[in-house]
Amino acid sequence: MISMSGTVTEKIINEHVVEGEIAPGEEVALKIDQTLTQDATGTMAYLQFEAIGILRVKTELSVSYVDHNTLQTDFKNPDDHRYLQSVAKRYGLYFSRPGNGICHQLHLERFARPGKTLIGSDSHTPTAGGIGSFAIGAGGLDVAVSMAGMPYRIKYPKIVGVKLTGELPDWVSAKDVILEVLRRIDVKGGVGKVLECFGPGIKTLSVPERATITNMGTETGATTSIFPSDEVTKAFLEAQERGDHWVPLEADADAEYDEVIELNLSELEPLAALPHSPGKVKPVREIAGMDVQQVAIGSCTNSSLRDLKIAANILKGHTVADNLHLTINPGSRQVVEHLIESGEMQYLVASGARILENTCGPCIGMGAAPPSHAVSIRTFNRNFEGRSGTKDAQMFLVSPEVAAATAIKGVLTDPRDLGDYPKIEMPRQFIINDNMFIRTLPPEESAKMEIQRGPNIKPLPGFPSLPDTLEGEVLIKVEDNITTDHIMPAGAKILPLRSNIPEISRYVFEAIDPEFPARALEKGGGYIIGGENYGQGSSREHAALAPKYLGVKAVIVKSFARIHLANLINFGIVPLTFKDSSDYESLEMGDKLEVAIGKLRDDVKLRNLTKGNEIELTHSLSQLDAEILKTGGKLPWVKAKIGKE
Ligand code: MIC
Ligand code: SF4
Repeated sequence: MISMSGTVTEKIINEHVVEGEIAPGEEVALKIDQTLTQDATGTMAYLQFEAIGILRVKTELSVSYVDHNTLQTDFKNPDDHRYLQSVAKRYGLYFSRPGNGICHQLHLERFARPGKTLIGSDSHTPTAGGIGSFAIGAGGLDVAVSMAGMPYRIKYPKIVGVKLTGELPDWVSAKDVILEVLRRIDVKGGVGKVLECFGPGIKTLSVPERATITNMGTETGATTSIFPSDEVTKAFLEAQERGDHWVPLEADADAEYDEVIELNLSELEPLAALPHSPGKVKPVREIAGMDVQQVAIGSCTNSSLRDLKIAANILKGHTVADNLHLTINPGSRQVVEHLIESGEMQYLVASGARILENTCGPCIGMGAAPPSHAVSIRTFNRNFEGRSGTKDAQMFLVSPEVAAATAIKGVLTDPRDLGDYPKIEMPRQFIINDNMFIRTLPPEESAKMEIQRGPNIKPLPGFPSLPDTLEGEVLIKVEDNITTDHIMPAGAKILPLRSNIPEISRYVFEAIDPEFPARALEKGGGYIIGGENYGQGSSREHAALAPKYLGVKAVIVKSFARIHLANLINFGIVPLTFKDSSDYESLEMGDKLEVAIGKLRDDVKLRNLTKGNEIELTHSLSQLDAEILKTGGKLPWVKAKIGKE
């Protein structure tokens, strides 16, 4: 039992801290117990892990999942899968074969443990917070470094208590809880914070419902989100035949939160996030009635057995409206096996729903793009412009209840209009079938395994150490809330290039300014200027690595999103912020700038050679970050450090 006093967050951090001062804003290094990767970030993470030169992962458990890209339109994608499988065998990881399910759903079902730390090369890793794991999304290189046994550094977060009281009414579900949190604190209200749920309402929520909330806590910018581990957690783990993984873990009665958000579940109603931000939330009833061309159920937010059972029972006996398509991506094979066993799969199939693979699918633009100007109603967690694969589509994020009701009515529907809420029965025992996981091999055997690489898997580019003065032009100037989907898009065309940096870099800022890559190369690199919350969204390190490859030297913005900031440091791009954010206005594309970064200990000055003025810049870099940056990035730094050990 974890015994130290305080909040759940404090207890886990205190148990895992290996360096640093325990005070908000200070950097602490945490021992990492588990890691996860998915295929789209995994190939790069393992190329980096190989480059570090460790013989076997040093964590308690590391799992490599394949769930993002399984289209296999040509050799590139299956080559990546083969590479990932061979790496898992070679270095002592579990491997989850394509089709097994979405990494976060699978990890919750089979591996996540209360009280443990987990980092994953995917921003929705906090899904495991639903079971009481301290689970953080990070760039692939940070995951590689953790697999090599080094601690992971975070800024000690502020701990926000989300006090849940009451009980969800019929037709309202966990998605509405997190949408309400987003309505209140928006897409950067969680930056530098952990959202920790507590209060009498939590016992009314099952582990997968809790995981829906912690999953989408990511959209607030939070470091992670977490629930306690209680009797509900115990029952879930027992039903997964993992009762021995349970430990009790609750905040003490006198635990103090830095802030408290009070939320009465009984007062919630069905909500929707409007285009193009998860933080633009309104009650469904205010926008109900609009024509809809696509409904998509699935993603790591809402693809659990509970969610698909609800959808199946709403769709039972109905036909999907003829003005729209309904796609369903179950979260895992366990979910599918249950739906088949209970007969509920038949309700989905009979309704005309298109049952897709157990993968991320349309959530990351892997097929099922909506038609032009379409309204797409999704149970997903992100609705950034263009993410669906159709630039002018309007995406709304809702609960499975709203999605299923809309699918049968053909217009956006408040599900309360349907009458009686279906009663669903959850199994006491889950069907356990781990045959799509390939287990770790013992060291003697794994040492003999060969890594299999395809021609699209290109060597990692290397970067030199940074000079004391950065010179170059403003290559692009962008607005607030630029997402990593803007910087380095995903989708069916671009995802297969994740292990080929020279190729993928040709798509940087594709939707905003397709000339950017050519211009950056022609000018010999330069600067990106941005607004607030630059780099929100995914953990993809390609959003730093590809700009670095094109010569980007520094990104100067009003504020950064957490994971992207770390990725910039990892790849030797200097992240700077305006001391006075109104200085953003004075910079223009083409301005020639000079920034003396020195040792990056203090604030720095930017000289605008074109305009003949100076601007004060600042940064949040620790001494270690500065050292890593100056070395040219984390990989050379880690190699040097491990070499010395
Ligand atoms: C996403 O939801 O944006 C992704 C795709 O899962 C990313 C990871 C990636 O880009 O590979 C994430 O959330 O980190
Ligand atoms: Fe996959 Fe979508 Fe979840 Fe990202 S948000 S892990 S793309 S399901």
